[in-house]
Amino acid sequence: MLKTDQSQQLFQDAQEYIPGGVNSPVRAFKAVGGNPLFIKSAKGAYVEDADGNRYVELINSWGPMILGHANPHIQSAVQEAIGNSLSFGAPTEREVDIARLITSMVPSIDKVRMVNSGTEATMSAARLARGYTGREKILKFSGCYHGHGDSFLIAAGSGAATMGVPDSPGVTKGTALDTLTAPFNDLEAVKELVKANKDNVAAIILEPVAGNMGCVLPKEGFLEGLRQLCTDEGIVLIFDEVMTGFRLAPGGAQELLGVEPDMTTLGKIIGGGMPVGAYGGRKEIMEFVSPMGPVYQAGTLSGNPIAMSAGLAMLNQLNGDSDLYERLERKTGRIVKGIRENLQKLGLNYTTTHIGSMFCLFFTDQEVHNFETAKTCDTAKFGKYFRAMLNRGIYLAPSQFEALFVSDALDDIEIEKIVRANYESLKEVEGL
Ligand code: HOZ
Repeated sequence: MLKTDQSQQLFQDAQEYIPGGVNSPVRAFKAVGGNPLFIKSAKGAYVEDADGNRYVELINSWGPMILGHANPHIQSAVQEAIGNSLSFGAPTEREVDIARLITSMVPSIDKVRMVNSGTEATMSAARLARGYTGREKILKFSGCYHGHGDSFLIAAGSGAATMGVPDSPGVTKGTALDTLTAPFNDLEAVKELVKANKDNVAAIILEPVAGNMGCVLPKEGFLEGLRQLCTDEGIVLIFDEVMTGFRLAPGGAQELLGVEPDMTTLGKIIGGGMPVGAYGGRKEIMEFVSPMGPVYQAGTLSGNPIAMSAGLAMLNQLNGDSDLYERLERKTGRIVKGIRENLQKLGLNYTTTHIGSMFCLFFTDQEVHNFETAKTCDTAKFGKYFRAMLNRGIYLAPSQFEALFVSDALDDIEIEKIVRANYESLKEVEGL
């Protein structure tokens, strides 16, 4: 058993001053039992907690640390920028550099606006789509999570699903009425909703690969069908690539899967670990944003010089490594293959999903293609598995409804460790 006295003490103190002791709900470990670990430092593929325990980790700050922790290029870019003050609230050269780089890596983006988080990016994108089309409704998919903006806390995934509040109190009835929801991968349901709300749907927003109900892949033809429908109906197609952007390919899921949205929202990797988000898309849509257009959006810390330095260093690293995405795919493939072999050896029929450097082990024997099927998982068993893995030095996302992320810092030793721990943990959980 792990010795976690320091973390326990810190959590006790934290609960006095912070709601639930955490600044983001899933971190509280409520879905898996036990108390959260307080992290002190991280390097490469490992995080170290306040008690000095080290773990191979598959969270990677929920996505951003694709190159592993404390990457020297990103660290030194930040250190260099710090010497010139932390914030100006005025334009800088780095903002031009990063915007140029983003538009070259993601061809569907002609222009991009930097914000401070993925939540801000999706909220702003929805407003822009409404302003641009003059329509009110947004269509989203159950189990997809687009941050905690009011319009998106309807049938939401991630922490909202984990905490059992997919439709959060505090969201007004009016807002809820403006959000339509369909099951992921169900093109016919989308067509029906669009027909029933003819000329009133401003945008369809989705994670092209869902990462907030576990990792759920789009079925063949689903994204293409949405693309066609949006083109035919004058609807803005928004890909929320906060998780998949710069992770599945330099140009994100849209590059890997070959479907271009009208707008894209970004976050996580784009900040290299700093709080950054962005939304971008076709020129004529983006030129509707203030000060060029009438749709208002602003931010004191938008384009913050330290955050831009981290993001720029990260994107330059990704852009300059032609083998990176294949390497990540190989590493993830080895982990998933190992897990599948373990399942077979143990006579278990659980489902795995995998794309690029994202994967998931679902504690269900059903094929998982939407939120309904994801919810067939035995979450109590997942909780036991999570703790069994932790005791073996592997730190997973503390919820069944999150994707796992592989970083390039994982090597043979860590991959073998994960696969071995998976075998022993499954055996323990199943009492085999
Ligand atoms: N909603 C985030 C993952 N999908 C979790 C954020 C966090 O707790 O840091």
